[in-house]
Amino acid sequence: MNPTTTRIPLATGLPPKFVWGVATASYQIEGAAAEDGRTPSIWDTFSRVPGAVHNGDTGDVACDHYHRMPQDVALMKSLGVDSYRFSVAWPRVQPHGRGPVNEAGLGFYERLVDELLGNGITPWVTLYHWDLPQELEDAGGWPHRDTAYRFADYAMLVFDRLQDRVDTFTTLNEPWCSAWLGYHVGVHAPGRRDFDASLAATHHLLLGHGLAVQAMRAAETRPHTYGITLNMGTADPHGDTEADRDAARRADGMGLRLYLDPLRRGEYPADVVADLAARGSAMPVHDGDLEVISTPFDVLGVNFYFGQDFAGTDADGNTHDEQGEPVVRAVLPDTPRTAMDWPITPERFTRLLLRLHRDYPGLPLVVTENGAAFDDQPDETGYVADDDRTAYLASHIAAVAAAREQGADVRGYFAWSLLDNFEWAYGYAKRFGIVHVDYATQERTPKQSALWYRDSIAALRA
Ligand code: IFM
Repeated sequence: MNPTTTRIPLATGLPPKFVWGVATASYQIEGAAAEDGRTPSIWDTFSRVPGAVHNGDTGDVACDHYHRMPQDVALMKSLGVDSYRFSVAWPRVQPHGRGPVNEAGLGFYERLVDELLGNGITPWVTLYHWDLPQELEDAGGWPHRDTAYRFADYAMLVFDRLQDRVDTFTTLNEPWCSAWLGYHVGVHAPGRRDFDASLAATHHLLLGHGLAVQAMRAAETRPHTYGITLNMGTADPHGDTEADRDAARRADGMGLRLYLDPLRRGEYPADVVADLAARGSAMPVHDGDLEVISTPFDVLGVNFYFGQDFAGTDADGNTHDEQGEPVVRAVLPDTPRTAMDWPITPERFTRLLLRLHRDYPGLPLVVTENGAAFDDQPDETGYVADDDRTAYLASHIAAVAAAREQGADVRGYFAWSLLDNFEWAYGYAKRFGIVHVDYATQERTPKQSALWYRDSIAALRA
């Protein structure tokens, strides 16, 4: 078999200067959970709660990237990517969530950056991809206002050391997941179920973002690119009814506008504020917070996986749930699904990018995550002929090209993910990598999708 053979045409329609990358996150790949002074994060704790993570999996070893970093950078180089998006583990760099830097922990990221630069790969730093030091959760976590200030201090420890070699610093990855899944739904760390705590977490995550951008910009010795990454989908009414239109509005309000409006317009959306007030809730805003949150930044990271429809009635036709709250029921569009049961909706990706361009103008966009899990079937050599993932990437890259043609200022695309890795509550059961990882041996084998990505990048540059 020729592993470079693919049945999917190479990606086209994007200019030679477009940035191509791969992305990962610290807890999902690093392992070495107790080495060199790293303390537990909320995910170390949560993954030990019985039933919280599939199969009782943890990030203790993950892809052992902490010990295999040079080989993993060599792998990226072999794929020809321009940039690598990785996150810094706060409990490695500042083990107690406050206080001095842990040199051994920060040293890992210095070596990583040097290795990348030495291989012609541009580092793209995410400061927070969900691994809050457990000590800060014990002190109240993101619902506690002080955590925003702790985050800005931590960001400065990283920035001070890396700003000479790193151009792009993004603050948070997907604060909706941290706040909503972590503090309201409880399926992510720290596993709390408290609606008002999740609102407070949202506000303090955004505040921490603004404080960090202000602090970094004030301390920069040369210009940098600052940003934040949000996970965004599209929310369409399931049917042509008032109830379904209102459900879609609510979903869009809580999922997208609750973040982008304060970041770009300096205010929480009025309809969402009214919805929250109707249930006796409010964002815990102090004077001056929205000025901090709306501090200008340079790039919006867009993580897109799928779009959904929303219905304002439950399966029995009720418009309100047992707590008396309006029903907002996700209905998956009738399309093929990934192994996550997520619908495959590339045309909605184009629509999202155009909507961001229209509603939040003047902000360059970079796709900081896009990809898919499928039930890979490696052959005896570990090679995976993943037509399904290749087709997913091809259709979504085409969706980006279509958005650009219609005016959206999209400047780059990072495939999620370089490696199969710890997929949060799904443990190691879901594989998003374009490179297969045999967790028993830690052997890495590029899948067909990786080779297709490599060949597409090369062709687009030619
Ligand atoms: O694996 C995650 C990542 O950590 C954040 N964005 C979505 C990915 C797939 O679920």
